[in-house]
Amino acid sequence: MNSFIRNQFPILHQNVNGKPLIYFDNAATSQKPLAVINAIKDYYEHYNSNIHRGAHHLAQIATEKYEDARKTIAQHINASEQEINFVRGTTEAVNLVAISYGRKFIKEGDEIIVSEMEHHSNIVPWQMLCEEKGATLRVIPITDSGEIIFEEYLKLLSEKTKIVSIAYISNALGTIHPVKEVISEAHKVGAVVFIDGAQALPHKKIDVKELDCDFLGFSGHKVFAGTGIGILYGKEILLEAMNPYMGGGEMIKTVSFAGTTYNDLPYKFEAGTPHIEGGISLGAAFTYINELGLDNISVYEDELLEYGTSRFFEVEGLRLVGTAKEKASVISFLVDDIHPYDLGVLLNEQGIAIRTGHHCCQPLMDRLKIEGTCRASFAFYNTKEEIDATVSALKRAVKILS
Ligand code: C6P
Repeated sequence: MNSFIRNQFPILHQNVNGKPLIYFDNAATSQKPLAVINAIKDYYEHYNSNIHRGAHHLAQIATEKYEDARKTIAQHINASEQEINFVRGTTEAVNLVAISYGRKFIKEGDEIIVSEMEHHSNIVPWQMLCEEKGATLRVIPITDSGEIIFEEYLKLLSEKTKIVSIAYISNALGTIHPVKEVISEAHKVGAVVFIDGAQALPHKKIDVKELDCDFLGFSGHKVFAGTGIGILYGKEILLEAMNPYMGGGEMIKTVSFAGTTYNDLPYKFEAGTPHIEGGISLGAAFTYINELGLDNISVYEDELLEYGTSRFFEVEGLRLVGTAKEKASVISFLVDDIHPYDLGVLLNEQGIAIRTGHHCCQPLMDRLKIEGTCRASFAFYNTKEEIDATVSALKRAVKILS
């Protein structure tokens, strides 16, 4: 890996517990390049101000940069700016659709479909909606290798299906789902589709028009931008039809005690002072990734996945959890009956950051009859040398724990 790229990520150049940091927890949150750090710094050093309100110089610059970021993000996923709603992250994107779309359009007897391997944030908001409306949540079963069983999905679809919500890429196993096919089948029965893009945007170029998804949610912090910012994309016609999510400033046109009129898209869904520097950081992150090229990123990460998978197998007793044919750069694994947390602690002692546990996917863990896994997730700034060091550290840890 080009040392130029690693030099763009200052956090990577430190020791943890006396060893060079190896950061393999990118699916939880990614590290930030200087382009993003400097964009945030620049905002606070030069033009910190509220947006869409003040006529003064700083407010004008802040507004311009924030709206430029929206434009960059819209272009990145081939949407219009009206369809790009700034939210806090994927979790808020799902909740917004469940509340603003679901409360208006879901009724008793309707059905919502998710898969068995969704993140809790793509299960619980739908459960809450179903409870409120008397609707039913249906679940697409998965194979032991961690792929959805497509024929079972087809059997679940009916005229009762109103929403299908599925991750593009599983955070726990790395499976890449056939979302284009999922979407086109859902549309045949008139359902709308929410794509949880949290794990996809850092690895894949997404074109919402080509996919034809109705909604897409993702988190800035996983895509090299700041925390507390994310995007809900929605088709304009659907966003127009939905009720606002929160009431307050910015989302209104006029307010009187006789009644309030709502603002145009996208401001209708952006009540209150937004996360200004977060939005700007997300624009900077996409500009940065596009300079590197998502195709290049994807090829390099596939190489890391292939190399990592074969090298991890050298650890005695290691088994992969999730062996789908189409996978992103995530390796979930267990070693004999060693508790994942114990392995995580020993790797941390060697400066290696992985995630252990259920990865906010308890139903998936129940399906696989495990409590959790160890998960190493790679980004384009990781290296094969880091994988080598991790394999050695794993062998040492397993020896201690066996
Ligand atoms: N997954 C992980 O370590 P938020 O917290 O809103 O930014 O993202 C939630 C979320 C939704 N869907 C998927 C597929 C995700 O991976 C996540 C976040 C992190 O896997 C933290 S649990």
